[in-house]
Formats: sequence, C-alpha cells, structure tokens
Amino acid sequence: MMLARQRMLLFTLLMCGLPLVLLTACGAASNNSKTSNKNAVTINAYDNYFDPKTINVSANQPVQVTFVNKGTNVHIVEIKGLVAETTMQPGEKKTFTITPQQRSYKLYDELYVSKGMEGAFTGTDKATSTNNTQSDNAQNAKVKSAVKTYRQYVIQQTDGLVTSTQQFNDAINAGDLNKAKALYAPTREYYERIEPIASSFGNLDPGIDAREGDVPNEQWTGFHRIEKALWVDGKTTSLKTYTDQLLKNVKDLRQNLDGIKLVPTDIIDGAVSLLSEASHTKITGEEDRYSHTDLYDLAANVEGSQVAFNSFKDYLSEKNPGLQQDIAGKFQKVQDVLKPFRTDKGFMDYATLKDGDKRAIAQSIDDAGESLSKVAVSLPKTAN
Ligand SMILES: [Cu+2]
Repeated sequence: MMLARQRMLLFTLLMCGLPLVLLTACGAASNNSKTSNKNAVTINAYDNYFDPKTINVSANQPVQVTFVNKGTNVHIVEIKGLVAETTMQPGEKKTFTITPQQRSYKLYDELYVSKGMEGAFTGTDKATSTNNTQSDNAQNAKVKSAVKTYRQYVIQQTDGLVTSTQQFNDAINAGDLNKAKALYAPTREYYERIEPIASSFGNLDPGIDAREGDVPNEQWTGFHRIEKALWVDGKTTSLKTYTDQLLKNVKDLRQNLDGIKLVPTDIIDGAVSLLSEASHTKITGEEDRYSHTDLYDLAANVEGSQVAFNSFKDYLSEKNPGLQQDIAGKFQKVQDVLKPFRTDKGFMDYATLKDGDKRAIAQSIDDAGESLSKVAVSLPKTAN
C-alpha cells in the first residue's frame, strides 16, 4: 500500500513537473481518490497539441489513461501499441486502462501529427533494466533486414493499390455501378494491409480512408465517400472530384514511401494498434457501413499485421522462440476463425454475421494483438 502511494506520488510529480506544493492545481485523479491505488493520468487534446505531451508512468503496472478533447476540432488520438486510434468529438472524454512495458510509446493525433501534435508515453522501471550488448550487432543486422523486408511488402502493396484504384475509378467513370461495387473491397484490401504504418502517411491517411464524421463533411473524400455514393445513392455520377482526388492520394502515397522512415518498434506497435482497433471498433461494422464489406478489411488488417510480424521472424526466432511460436499460432487461429466466412469471390456480407460470430472473430484478433505486443520491448528504436 505504502509502495503504491509512493509510486503514485512520484508519478504525479513526473506528470505535472511541478513542486509538491502545487500538486493540487494539477488536477491529478490521485488527489481525490483515497481508495484507489491505481495510477491515473489525464491527457488533454487541444487544437492542436497535447497537454501534457510527455508522460512517464511505472512500467508493468496498470494505469488509467483519460483523454479529454478540449479543442474545437475532432481529434483522433492514439498511443501506438497501447491505445488504438480513438475518435473524439469536442468535449468528449474517454478512459482506458493499459499496462505499458518498460519503453517509450508514441502518442499522436492522427489528423494533426504532421503539424506536430505528438508526444511520448513512457513506462519506466529502474529495477529491471537489462544489459545485453553481447549479440547486439548480429541482432541489429536481423532487425535491419526485417525492416527492409517489410518496406518491400509495403511498396508492393501500394503499387497494387495504385493499379487497382485506377481500375475502380475507370468503372465509376464509365458508369458501371456493378463493376465499381465489385472492385471496391478488393481495391481497399491493398490499403488495409499496409495500415499498420498508416500514421506515417500524414494527411493522406484521412484523405484516403476517413469515415463519415471523422473529418468535417466538406473535407470528407476517399474510399468511404465513394462507398456511400455507390451503395446509398446507387449512382456513379458526379464522383469525378472524388475519384481524381483518391487516385492522386494513392499516387502521392506511393511516391512518399521511398523517403519514409521506418522504425522497427513503430511497425510492430502499428500492427498491435491496428489489431486492437480491428477487434474493438472495426468489429462493429463501422468501417464499411454502407457496403458491409468489413470482412475484407478485417482480414487484410490481420494479413498485413501478420506480414509485419513475419518480417521479424529471423530476429525473434533467436531472441524469443517461444513468443515467435505463440504469435504464429495466434495468427493461424484468426485464419481458422475467418475461414467459414470466405466465399469464392471473397467474404460474406458483414450484416449476415451473428453476434457470436463477431465475438469469436474479435477474440481471436485480440489474442493475436496481445501476444504481438510483447515483441517491441526489445527492439531498437532507430529508423531504417
Ligand atoms: Cu481502414
């Protein structure tokens, strides 16, 4: 009990960066919660910055994180690898309980990260600091090659995205509604496979993939804007602005990839966050709410995350073979659970799934993400 209180106090001090006498002004939850021995932290999202932006908490202990949108913009916040992307309307408040490992995680706003809305969420624990310089060089080489393998995959998928988007657009502009609808989900799969690193795409990510309500309506473009026209309005006309913009965005994305920095932990954390988002929010059918093609997206998210994991196979099979096997088994489980919903053309209409089906899918994806979250703690934080 004493220990917990000391930790909490230390934590509060770190959080606020203020002398002890000013603690009450800090508004930390610990002041009022005599019965709770749980750490708590509040992160305010303003237009467009976080306060605080640097957060240190005890590693390997549950901490309650509350996000408050104190701005007038919609914010999409995320702690990569810990809290999946979360859309917050002005005034909205959301709380998560998470257990950080002894490392730093990236805090950022998906919409404004390119304007500097980011920070660091760090789990610290001096008692268990490790020292393994022995085989560092061999391991670094393996990590480097993992990043290279993953980069090639992303480039290959993005090439497919550009070609497929062109065909999708052609069908729309030719007025072929059925063909356009048939191409929608397979085209999106390319994008959904590379979504683990979507946060490094800047404004292109919302430009390509924002859902209705994520951004102000007049800024809403991309796949889901077109999806609504095709399925709800049942028309292919007056979409040229959107198809042109979409093609430009995916081409820009392809071009940007050559200069993109890939940090090993970001690849794994991105996959963990994506799996969490898939199993907690995408599972409701929010992503493809007009076409009900959500299973294509979910399967592509899993596939892309599995490739991210597989890229680190050489590294992990030496560093932690048990974990390597555990994660591989969890991904296999997801594939098994998804199998009954496959059709010869792709996947069943998401609206036909029963609640139990969705729960089973969510559970298997969540399990995979949970195991995968144990990988990044030992990875170097340098970009390749
Ligand atoms: Cu998506």
